[in-house]
Amino acid sequence: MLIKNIGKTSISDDGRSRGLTEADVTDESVYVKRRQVLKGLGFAGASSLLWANGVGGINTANAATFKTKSLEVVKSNSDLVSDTLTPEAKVISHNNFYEFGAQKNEPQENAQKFNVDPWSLTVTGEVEKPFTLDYQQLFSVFDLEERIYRLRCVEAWSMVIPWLGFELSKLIKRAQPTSKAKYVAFKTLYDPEQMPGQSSRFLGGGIDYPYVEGLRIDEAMNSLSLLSVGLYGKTLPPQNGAPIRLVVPWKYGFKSIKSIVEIKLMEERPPTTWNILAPGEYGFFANVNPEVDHPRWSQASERRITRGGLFTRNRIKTQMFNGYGEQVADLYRNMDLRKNY
Ligand SMILES: Nc1nc2c(c(=O)[nH]1)N[C@H]1C(S)=C(S)[C@@H](COP(=O)(O)O)O[C@H]1N2
Ligand SMILES: [Mo]
Repeated sequence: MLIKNIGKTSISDDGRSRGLTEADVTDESVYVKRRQVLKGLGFAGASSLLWANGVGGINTANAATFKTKSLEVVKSNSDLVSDTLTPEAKVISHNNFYEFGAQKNEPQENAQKFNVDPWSLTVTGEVEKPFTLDYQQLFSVFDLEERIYRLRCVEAWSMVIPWLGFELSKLIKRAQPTSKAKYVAFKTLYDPEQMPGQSSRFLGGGIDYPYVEGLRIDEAMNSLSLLSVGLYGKTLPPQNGAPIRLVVPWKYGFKSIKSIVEIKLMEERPPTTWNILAPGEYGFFANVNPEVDHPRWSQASERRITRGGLFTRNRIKTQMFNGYGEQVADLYRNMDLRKNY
């Protein structure tokens, strides 16, 4: 039931995905059918991790390709979502992950040998019960659910992605934060041998690694904040942040830090990578806001990446909080969102 081919991704010479491919069509329709099967089962009684045999969930495009594995979920928000999913082939080939190169095609090209098992995610800082999860525990300690979210990059493109994961709040509660825990800091793996962007200013965009991010504790505890371990029914490809990454859908994409090794509860606001690099352009909050432009471009609209090529008409209006205002506007009710960009 969960067996499917990931499809071959097409990258043209300039690194841009070509238009509609066979893989785009097959991927999405097979995926939708799979979800209908899951719906029929009510998601009940399924094991949370289903290691696939044979070709199941494994990208057979070339032998050096990272192997993803099928995952099972206990529930999904798909009934509540009307946006068209971005085809899987685009989700995994148009990426920002500067550790593997600053061009959109480079993460997929340079990350296929990324070794995610063994992995170690430490939860520490202002907590009563610090703990560490190993690779297998990332998929087994918490029930996995599917969350289809819009992802809005600060560069004014967007996608709709079916993530698999669990609420960040569950992990934080497990660690029992102390009363001093006001912020949550996240850190990406630092491993220049595996991540060529970390040892080359040219590839890595001048970032001072490791990549770090942060949330206020109430933002982190909001039920939309997700720790994702998969997309499109399988474990994350490395270019999307394997084995575990944050997804905060009402904020610009750079807050959704990838390949996390440490989550630290803190009393002080932690430094964050893009804010360090260009504080006038990227704030700590980074809430999607069509009324507050980036100093160098408008944020009023965005290019939605769907099927279709460059000339597809896919310019849409950007929504306040990326359309999640009902769930998150309260977090900012006394704040000036122009100052706190
Ligand atoms: N460690 C790390 N996390 C990162 C980034 C990065 O360069 N390094 N890029 C961010 C940006 S700018 C975006 S838009 C999203 C993109 O996620 P995706 O490639 O899965 O769509 O990842 C975010 N997380
Ligand atoms: Mo981004």
